[in-house]
Amino acid sequence: RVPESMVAWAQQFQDAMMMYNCAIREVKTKLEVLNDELSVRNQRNPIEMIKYRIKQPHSIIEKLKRKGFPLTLQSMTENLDDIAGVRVICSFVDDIYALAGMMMRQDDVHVLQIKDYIRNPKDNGYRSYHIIAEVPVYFSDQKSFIRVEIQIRTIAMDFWASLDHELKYKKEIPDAEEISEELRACADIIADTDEKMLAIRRRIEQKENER
Ligand code: 0O2
Repeated sequence: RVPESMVAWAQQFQDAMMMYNCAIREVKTKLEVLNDELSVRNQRNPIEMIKYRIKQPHSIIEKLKRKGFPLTLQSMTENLDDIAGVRVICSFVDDIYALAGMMMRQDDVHVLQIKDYIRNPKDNGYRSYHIIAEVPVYFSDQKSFIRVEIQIRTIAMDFWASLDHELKYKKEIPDAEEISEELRACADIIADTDEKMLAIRRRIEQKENER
């Protein structure tokens, strides 16, 4: 027989995951509304794609252990920012800052932290703009503010991060260090290309406006 305490714990965990899923939906809707409005106004979509995920239980446990936090539900909700994750992929860097600003100015979005890894890339070359925020979700008998991590990045930054993520989970590769170096160099090339692509888009827009 499964102990009752364990059944209760499983129920609470399931409830928590349901709430994180609902928060993802709220954030996704906010982003889709902004994308719709901006695409009508500017004749192009600032958002290429929205991805989202709930952190898997084994990743939650691994992160709590790695950071030295207790393995409890309370500790999970208090200490982990990215159980609910929404990833927004844009074509251009200026779209990232425009969208981030619009999200953060919404008065029901409680911003807890900003991590601008575009202006301040990580040592390995990682670039992305992270907003850690709490958004309200209305349930049958209560309103809860649920934490979500919103990662906003360009297509190129996302391409880079996917490959880097693969390397992170394949630590046994013998020449991992050399690959890291090459990835680091690619990150700089990508940042340079993102900058150039934005400059080209702006030139095209300027020419359009002059016509
Ligand atoms: P996953 O598999 O995406 O869920 P940390 O202690 O550095 O792991 P912290 O303190 O929560 O994480 O904050 P940070 O560094 O802003 O990282 C949060 C998330 O950003 C990570 O979640 C990744 O999704 C992404 N990220 C941060 N740094 C890197 C990086 O160097 N490479 C890649 N590919 N992604 C990164 P998780 O839990 O690490 O992973």
